[in-house]
Amino acid sequence: MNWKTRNSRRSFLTSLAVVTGASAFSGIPLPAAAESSASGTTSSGSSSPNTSGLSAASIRALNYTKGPEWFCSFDIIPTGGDLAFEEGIHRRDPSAVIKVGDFFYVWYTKSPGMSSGFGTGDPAKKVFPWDLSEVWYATSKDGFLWKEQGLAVGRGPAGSFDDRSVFTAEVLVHNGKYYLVYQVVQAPYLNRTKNKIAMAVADSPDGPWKKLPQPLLEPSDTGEWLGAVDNRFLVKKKGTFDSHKVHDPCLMFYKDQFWLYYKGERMGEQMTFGGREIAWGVAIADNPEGPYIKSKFNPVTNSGHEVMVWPYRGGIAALLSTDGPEKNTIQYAKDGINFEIEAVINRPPEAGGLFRTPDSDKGPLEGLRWGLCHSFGPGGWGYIQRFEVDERLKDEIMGKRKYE
Ligand code: AAL
Repeated sequence: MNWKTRNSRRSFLTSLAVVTGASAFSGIPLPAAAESSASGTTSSGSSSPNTSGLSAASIRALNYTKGPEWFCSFDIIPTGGDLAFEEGIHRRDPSAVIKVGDFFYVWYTKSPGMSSGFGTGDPAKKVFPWDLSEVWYATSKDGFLWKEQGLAVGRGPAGSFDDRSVFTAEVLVHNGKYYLVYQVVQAPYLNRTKNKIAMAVADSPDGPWKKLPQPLLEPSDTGEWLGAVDNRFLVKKKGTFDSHKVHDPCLMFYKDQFWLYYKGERMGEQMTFGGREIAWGVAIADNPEGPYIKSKFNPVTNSGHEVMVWPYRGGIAALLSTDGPEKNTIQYAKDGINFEIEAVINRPPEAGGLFRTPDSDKGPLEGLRWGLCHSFGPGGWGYIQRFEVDERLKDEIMGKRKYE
């Protein structure tokens, strides 16, 4: 930053402090950090030339007034049984967990064998850990020890939209029917291949699953590749946030409609100061089987990776991880569209699938209380663990639990 920029920044901060009411003088309580810097003393103890009396961080802190209701940490707990680490097999991207009768159910991506990446010259070779995958399911009596039950949805016949890979499933139970939504890829799997979202329906969590004849959702047709080389970063036009891929579907019954949240990836994706340029959208339908219309407000987040959303008191809560300037936050939209940051969190579970509790309105974190997520073991093989919300730190500091 040069001298001129520094000075104009200082006068901007000064005027902002005046606009914000210089709350140290007006009696409006400031966060502790803002009060101490308002004394005009820098951290080194010398007198500050900053005439506003507020550092840049203190000015930002004026907006950080929310309480800790949405804040939490997470514990990761090994699962026993068939979802634990197994060399040679990837199990990853678990769905939401549902309880049917005495059993918990989960669906997940299962895929044997190492991947070799793109450009091997052999189109049959596995390019990603989630390539050449199928959706399998497991059940548990206690949510810790899981028994793999078998295949739920497999790949389609050659030439169909799901002939190459079927993966990253989510589940919705509605009016006695079970809906699985998942990602599909049609061969050949190249860097520029556009993936889609599809659905299968069953009358029981144990199947049989009937696939819909057409995909539910596709990337937008708004970008344009540059040249014919199979490089996803070379574009004439990037298009919308979901011009390349629609990923991580999560179907919710919300306000008497079916809301399909998803992650978008863009042709010609770039990095920003928050990392990968990733955002989520939502598409809404009157019937579970569609047609799904993308919201005109898309994208509804500017960050995040695998979609994790739960209902809370008439709105939708979300945990955003991994990518973008607002990664590692819990957000809430009272209308399902306009998400606001409610808490900044540390080390969220990866690719979490939430236990769908009937109690999600009891508190902001009830719908996030526990679920399954994926981790990577020796050799990079994906496996599935359990996560639980941990509020010990918050409870200790707020005096609800003894601090030790
Ligand atoms: C995951 C998800 C989707 C991607 C891949 C498998 O973490 O975002 O499912 O396609 O990675």
